[in-house]
Amino acid sequence: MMKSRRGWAALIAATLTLTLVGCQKREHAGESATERPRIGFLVKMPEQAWFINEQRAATEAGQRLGFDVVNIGVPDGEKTMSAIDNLAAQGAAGFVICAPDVRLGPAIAARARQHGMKFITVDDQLLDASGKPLAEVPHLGLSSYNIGTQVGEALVAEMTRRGWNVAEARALRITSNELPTARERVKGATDVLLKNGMREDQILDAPQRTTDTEGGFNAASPMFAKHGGVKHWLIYALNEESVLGAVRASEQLGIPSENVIGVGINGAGEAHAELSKDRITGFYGTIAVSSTAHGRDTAEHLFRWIKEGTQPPALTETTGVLMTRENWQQVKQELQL
Ligand code: FCA
Repeated sequence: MMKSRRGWAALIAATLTLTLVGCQKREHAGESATERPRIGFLVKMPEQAWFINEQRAATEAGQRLGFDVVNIGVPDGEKTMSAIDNLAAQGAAGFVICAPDVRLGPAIAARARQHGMKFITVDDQLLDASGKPLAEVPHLGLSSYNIGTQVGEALVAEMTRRGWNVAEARALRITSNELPTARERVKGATDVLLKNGMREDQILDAPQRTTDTEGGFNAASPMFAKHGGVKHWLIYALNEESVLGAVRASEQLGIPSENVIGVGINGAGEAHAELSKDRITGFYGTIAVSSTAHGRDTAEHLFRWIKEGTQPPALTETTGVLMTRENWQQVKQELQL
């Protein structure tokens, strides 16, 4: 009895000590948090592997350099505005953003100005009221047209390797024409196809409503159904998620994978999963870009701007490399994905 009472007392004392230590620790963390700059990292599609990785890299840059990153998903304009307000209320000095609609440019700029916040755009460059890029906002994105030409070159090389007759093949061009980077990427690929013997009327447009797998699937399905007589298909779009959606649609309609060549852009998790499958699918490859560098570098640029007043580069354009079943692990490593 005595022993057990002493046991309880010891336990209570230990718990109290732990609680006190815990409180002290928390207080300490709270103190230092106010000294550390805080930034937001806002992305339009927080569930897409590209953006998940970008936010992870931003968070890691903060851990390394001494700032906190608040990661937020902003799927529409309203959520974007309230995210900026919330960040300001949390004492954030600025944010990096890939907005859900590039036409939100003037609204985002006004809201940032109102709160005295600095911001940088990543991936999708915002437009001003007249539809021109918001040039005064520092931007880091991929070199859209060049990467598009790499898509076109990969499609042509693989079509040649498979010995297809160009005159009989068709290309499914999935479009997101309201997004300038999407337009440029797709144009780069189209120009290469036209230079290599495809006629404009062999390229079939499939406008997508959303720039994800579902958007690609929904855009592609009716096109494959409508053109059932076509044997050989090339597929391209602004990103690999859209191409993967179209490849799934081709499978659902029973088109054999050896008759499909899809090439995407991004090189993120969805592509790794697809390229590591035992089964060879119509998804031939993707132009991989370092989402790690996009997240890390934009966060670091913003941090230095806030902390040291160093103006970020006005425009940074990143490059890509073809990732296929053969080299995806190596490319993944090289791009630090
Ligand atoms: C756009 C696309 C993303 C990614 C990014 C770099 O935002 O929607 O999938 O390609 O550009």
